Order: sequence, then structure tokens, then C-alpha cells
Amino acid sequence: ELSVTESVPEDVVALVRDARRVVVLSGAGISAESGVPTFREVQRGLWERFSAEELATPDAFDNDPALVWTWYRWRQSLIDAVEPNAGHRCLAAWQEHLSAQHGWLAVVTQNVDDLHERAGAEVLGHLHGSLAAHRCADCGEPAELPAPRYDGFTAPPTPEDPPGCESCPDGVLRPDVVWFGEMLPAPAFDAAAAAIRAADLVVVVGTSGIVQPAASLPLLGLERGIPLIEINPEETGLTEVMDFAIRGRSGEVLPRLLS
Ligand code: BJW
Ligand code: ZN
Repeated sequence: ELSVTESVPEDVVALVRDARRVVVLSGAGISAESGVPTFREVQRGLWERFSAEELATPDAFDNDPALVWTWYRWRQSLIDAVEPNAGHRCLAAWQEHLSAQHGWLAVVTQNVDDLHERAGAEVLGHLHGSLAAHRCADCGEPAELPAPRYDGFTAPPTPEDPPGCESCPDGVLRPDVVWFGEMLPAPAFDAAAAAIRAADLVVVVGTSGIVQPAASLPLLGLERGIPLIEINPEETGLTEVMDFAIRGRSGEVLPRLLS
């Protein structure tokens, strides 16, 4: 029976207090209060005519590598310019608390930012890769790049071509993220599934719950009958399978959950 509330019910406080093995699945919403736009928000500048679904695909990169490359470099500069928020910090503290009690908290994120890590959390898996990592679009060789020179706030005026690969003749670099139609990194996905199979609580934070296969992970918890809690200001594709849906921002709800 789903319970939808704006405040944190006593039952949830008790579940959180008693849980020893916790999986948190996070999405773009947990970084929203840091100033990172979610995917459903309107794009700015060079990209205002495009949705994320039109930019985060292999076809978009093939058709206009400079447009897509510059979008990622600009997003990376934005991530570099912002700070983790109370939601990220709270999860890091909860993780540390459980480790000290011989339990664990596994952070599984769809986010390509590093704000969980910068808040002090260890991330079990980045299901959709990382903005800061790059590889050759042709030969796959990983490549290191300096931080982008954009300021994170002003959209760059003109698109910039992706750099060439140093390991093969014609390859260009791409961000090491997972685009629509691509496979998720198996180690991250498998580790996430294994953690949910061993967990006694799943908390889903700040995701619209519609992008597969990440959105199917909480169903492994449903099969096992463990409690599922969602934190999100809006209804999502996963709300109906939850036991508790707390309608609020993660930076406000998470601290209350753990108080
Ligand atoms: C707050 C808040 C606050 C706001 N506090 N909350 C089955 C059916 C139909 C389609 C498919 C299917 N299986 C696979 C597909 C295709 C596709 C898919 O799922 N499409 C859907 C759109 C239907 N999936 C794939 O292609 C995946 N690959 C795959 O399946 O491979 C096998 C295969 C191959 C070929 C054919 C078929 C299968 C890959 C998916 C890769 C997703 N990549 C992206 C881009 C990453 C790089 C980048 O960052 O640019 O990942 S897309 C984008 O969506 C990004 C995100 O990680 C992901 C999820 O978004 P998220 O995090 O949920 O964000 P939003 O913006 O959607 O929601 C924000 C939420 O926050 C909202 O709910 C707000 O309310 C909330 N919020 N403020 C708390 N303060
Ligand atoms: Zn190459």
C-alpha cells in the first residue's frame, strides 16, 4: 500500500533507523539544489533548441560532433563550478554511520557528475558513466583531458570540435557516458543489482524513473519485498511500486529522514 506524504512519516524514520544494508538510487534531481539542471528542464544558449534526448545519442554525435562535444564540456565546467548540497552530504554521512556499525550503504547513481564523491561518499556505480572521463569514439582508448575552460554559467558562443585520438589515425574523443541505445557498463549495473538483492531498504532519490534499464533496478527490491522509499517533489515512473513516496526536495527531506 503506497503512502504519499509531504512530511517524513514516523514509519519511514523507523525504517531508516533500523536498516543495516541500504541502496540509494539517485538521479539528476539530487544535484538540482546544487544548481545543475535536470534533463527535463529547458536547455540554455547554444542548446536551447535541443532536448537531452536529441543530444545524448550516438547519432547526434555523428551528425554534429562539435555541438554535442561542447554541450558536454560546458556541463562539465558547470559541475566543476558548483558544490554538493545537503542531500549529497547527508548520504555520505549515512554511509559512514552504517559502515561504522558493520552495515553498508551503496550509492548507485545515474548521474555523470561527481557531487556524491565530492560530498565524501563512495559510489558503487555510475550507471551512465562520468563527465570527467573520455575515450576515443573509434578505438575506445581512454584519454585524459584538462578541465574545460568555460566558466560553467555563460554558454559558449560557438561549438568546438572534439580533440583527436592519440592512439588511432581518425578517431575523435567523446565523453565516457552512456547514450540512448548504448549498453550500460556491466560492472556498475551488476554491482547495483547484487546490492539490491542483499539490501534491506531501497531509497530512490531525484529520478524520473523512466530511463531503462536503471529504472528497473528497484523492481528487484519489490520482488524481494523489502521497503522502497521515493524522495521526489513529483510523481515518477516508479512511484506506483513504492511503499512510501515523500514529496519534497532531496536536500530538505534527506536530513529530516536521518534526524
Ligand atoms: C528532484 C529535485 C530535488 C527535481 N530533489 N528530486 C524499454 C522501454 C522503452 C525504451 C527502452 C527500454 N529499454 C531501453 C530503452 C531505450 C532507452 C530508454 O530507457 N528510453 C526511455 C526514454 C524510455 N534506454 C537506453 O537506451 C539505455 N540503453 C539500453 O537500454 O541499452 C540496451 C539497448 C540497446 C539498444 C536498444 C534497446 C536496448 C541507455 C540509457 C542511457 C541514458 N543516458 C542519459 C544521458 C547520460 C549522459 C548525459 O548526462 O548526457 O542518462 S539520458 C538521461 O536520463 C541521463 C540520466 O541519467 C537519465 C535519467 O534521468 P534522471 O536522472 O531520472 O533525470 P530527469 O531529469 O529525468 O528527472 C529528474 C527528477 O528529479 C524528476 O523526477 C524531478 O521531479 C526530480 N527533482 N528537483 C529531488 N530538489
Ligand atoms: Zn582512437
